[in-house]
Order: sequence, then C-alpha cells, then structure tokens
Amino acid sequence: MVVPRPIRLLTLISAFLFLWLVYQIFKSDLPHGSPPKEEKITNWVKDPNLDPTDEPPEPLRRVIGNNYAPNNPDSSRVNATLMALVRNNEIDAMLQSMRDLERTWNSKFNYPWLFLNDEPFTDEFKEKTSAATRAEVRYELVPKEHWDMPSWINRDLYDESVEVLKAQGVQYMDRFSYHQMCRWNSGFFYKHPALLSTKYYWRVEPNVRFFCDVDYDVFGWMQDHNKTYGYTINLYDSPESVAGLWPATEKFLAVHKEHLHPNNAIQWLTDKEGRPENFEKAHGYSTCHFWSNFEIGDMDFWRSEAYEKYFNHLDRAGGFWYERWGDAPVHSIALGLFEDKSKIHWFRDIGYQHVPFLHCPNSSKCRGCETGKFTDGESFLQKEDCRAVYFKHVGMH
Ligand SMILES: Nc1nc2c(ncn2[C@@H]2O[C@H](COP(=O)(O)OP(=O)(O)O)[C@@H](O)[C@H]2O)c(=O)[nH]1
Ligand SMILES: *[C@@H]1O[C@H](CO)[C@@H](O)[C@H](O)[C@H]1NC(C)=O
Ligand SMILES: *[C@@H]1O[C@H](CO)[C@@H](O)[C@H](O)[C@H]1NC(C)=O
Ligand SMILES: *[C@@H]1O[C@H](CO)[C@@H](O)[C@H](O)[C@H]1NC(C)=O
Ligand SMILES: [Mg+2]
Repeated sequence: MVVPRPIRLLTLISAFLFLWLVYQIFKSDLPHGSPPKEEKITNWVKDPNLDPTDEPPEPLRRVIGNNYAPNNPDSSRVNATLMALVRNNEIDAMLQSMRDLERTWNSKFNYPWLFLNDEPFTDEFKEKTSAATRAEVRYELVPKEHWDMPSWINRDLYDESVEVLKAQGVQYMDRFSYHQMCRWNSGFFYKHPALLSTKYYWRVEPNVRFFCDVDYDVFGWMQDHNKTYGYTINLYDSPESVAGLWPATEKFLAVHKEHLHPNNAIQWLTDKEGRPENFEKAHGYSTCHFWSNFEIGDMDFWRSEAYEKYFNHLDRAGGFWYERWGDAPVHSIALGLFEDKSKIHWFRDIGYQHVPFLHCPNSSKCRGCETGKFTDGESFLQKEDCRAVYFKHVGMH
C-alpha cells in the first residue's frame, strides 16, 4: 500500500506533537522549589517572598541557657548595638518599634539600645524606653559639629535651591532638619563617640513594625558570614532629589578608581531598563537603593578610607543642601561601588514595615502582614519596588 505524501506528513506531525505533549506533562511534574539562595532572577515573574522563607544558612547562633542573658558579662553577644536617631515627641512611635523588635528578636538576645538626638532626651523618653527592654539602654546627644550646616554651604543658594526643588515636588526639600538628618546618617552617625568602639549596628526608626520571629543572633550571623550590610527593601528614589549625585560620584571615581571593588554592583546602580526616566533625570543612576530606615551594617565599612573620602567629596559638593541627597542612595552607591557585592545580604526572613512599604515573607514565623504584599498605600506605589533590578544584576545573597 502506498501512503500518499500528505498523509505521511500528517503522521509525522502527529508523532511530533505527541512527543512534545509527553515532554510538557513530564516537565510540569518536576518540582517547583524556591530558587537557590544566590541565584539571579533575570525574569521577575513572581515575588520571591511568595516562596517559602526559612532562616539563612548555618552557622546560626542560638540562645542556650543564659548565654544571651541581659547582664551576663560573658555573654555570646558580638560587638553590636541597636540604634535610633529620634526626637522626644516621637516617644509613642518609638515604643511601637521597640515593642515589635523586642517581641520578635531582642528579648531573646538582649543587644543594647542606643538613642541619639540633637536635643537632650526628656526624663519621660528615658523612663518609657528603658522600661520597654531588659537590655542596656544609653542616651546620647549628637555633637553640634556633626549636625550643623557646614561653613562652606551658601545659605542664599540653599534657600533658592529649596524653592526650585520644592516646585519640582521634592518631598521634605523645605525641611531644614531633614537635610541635617540625611547628612548625619550618611557621614556622621558612626563617628559618634558612643559608637566608636562598636562594629555592627541595626538602625531602627520610630513607627516601624517587625512581623516575624527571628531565633538566631542576627549580628552574630553578619560576623560569621562576613557580611557588611543587610537590607529588606529596594526602592526607586525621586530622581529630582539626587540629580547631581551620580555626576558627583563619577567625578570621584575618575580620580579614585582604586576604590572600585572588583566584584562591585555597578550594573545595579546604572541599570537603565527598570525606570528609564529616573536613569535620565539622575544622569546615569538608576535611583534604585536600599531603603535605609532598616539597615544592619558593619560600621567599619563607613569608617574605611574609600567611604571617608567619598563622603567628604559629596559633602563638599553641597548636594545634601542644594539638592536633597538621602543617606539611602549615598549608602547604596558606596556599597555598590566599594564593597564586594557578595557581602550584601537580603534579610528575606525579617518581616518589616515602614509606611508605606513592607516586606512580608512566606513563613509560619510571621504574623500581622499579608505574604508578598509590598505596599499598604495606593497601588501606584507598587512601581517604586526595584528589588527585581537588584536580583537581576546582583542576585539574592
Ligand atoms: N532627633 C532628631 N531626629 C530626627 C530629626 N529628623 C529626623 N529624625 C529621625 O530620623 C529618622 C528619619 O526621619 P523620618 O521623619 O522618619 O523620615 P522618613 O522616614 O524619611 O519619613 C527618624 O528616626 C526620625 O526620628 C531631627 O531633627 N532630630
Ligand atoms: C507559601 O508557600 C507555600 C509552600 O510552597 C505555598 O503553598 C503557598 O501558596 C505560599 N503562599 C503564598 C501566599 O504564595
Ligand atoms: C568593636 O568594634 C570596634 C570597631 O571595629 C573596635 O574598635 C573595638 O575594638 C571592638 N571591641 C571589641 C571588644 O572587640
Ligand atoms: C570570613 O573571612 C575570614 C577572614 O577573611 C575567613 O577566614 C572566613 O573563612 C570567612 N568566612 C566566610 C563564611 O566566608
Ligand atoms: Mg521614618
């Protein structure tokens, strides 16, 4: 029997389709586990927070007996402190943050709290915050020379710049103390005499929330795993607030190439695709940054020669005043350029909220937040999320 040519072709196609179908069925049976921790996500299809989140890799330091008891002189605590710059009138908001962090973590590990302020703390502030923890608490004034507008800033030019950028919608541009706060968080907190003999810090702001129980020593983990910096959220910045920051950074790099780390994250800093209009307005900076109201870091990085020179360069350039450079983009750019990117850690297990953004992992240790939800505010805020850009260029370390 002779099979006509078109039929032969059809049979061939059917056989091929059958094999393809079998392959597809088999493929969908493969396990769909969460991606390995260090993997880069080149195609962001779903929030990694929806994947089950566990503790980071061993070694993990645990509470055993009284090794982390508050007054134990031989405790297992490493060289670290919790730290908050805060005003007296933020007492209730500060107590909210303390309650959450003590409940989820610090009541187990009892790291000291350090409160800093440009004005003396009231007795009420001291009494209420001391009562919110069993750990040691200290209260310190920010030295005037760390807080005041430096002599080389032209007050008239500052006033004019405030009007110009206010008209462009830069939030907080007209709040003098906001500029002071951003500059202090960029270049001074780790120079405070009360912090000089401390290595790691965890920055805590008033009115933040922590959702998940954390059962290992977070600072000990930073030390054991050689991490410099830990974050939870990556956000785009308002490009108008940092228009001159990248150009000033490029000037610095032109004469200080030696500080560029061979394993840097410059591709994250200079990503164009995520938000092209930000990249344009910020003259080559993606504006993607670690949201620094949460940060766990090694202050020896801020004390390094590279960062000290970089900060002084930026400080002289005047952008903390004539623009509204935040400590978040400044810290992020420095880390992305001068540090080994594998030393930057995503604390995916620490559920966190600072209005209007949150970080809510998929874990039975978390309560009070909706898994994977990124904002509590208007839905347009969703596009401020730039974790995808970070994971694409750097990965999830
Ligand atoms: N002592 C003091 N703390 C400040 C001042 N300005 C801001 N802060 C603190 O700096 C942090 C950031 O300020 P915040 O108003 O929360 O800014 P936002 O998070 O960017 O909206 C918070 O911990 C504030 O309590 C100030 O003038 N004095
Ligand atoms: C959390 O992870 C579990 C296990 O993989 C999954 O079944 C569940 O759908 C995840 N939760 C969310 C909100 O995605
Ligand atoms: C803590 O760390 C700081 C900064 O690295 C260092 O100067 C200090 O000596 C350390 N203290 C202890 C007890 O190790
Ligand atoms: C951390 O750094 C020290 C000193 O450079 C090294 O001995 C150690 O193996 C490193 N540990 C890890 C986990 O990378
Ligand atoms: Mg805040």
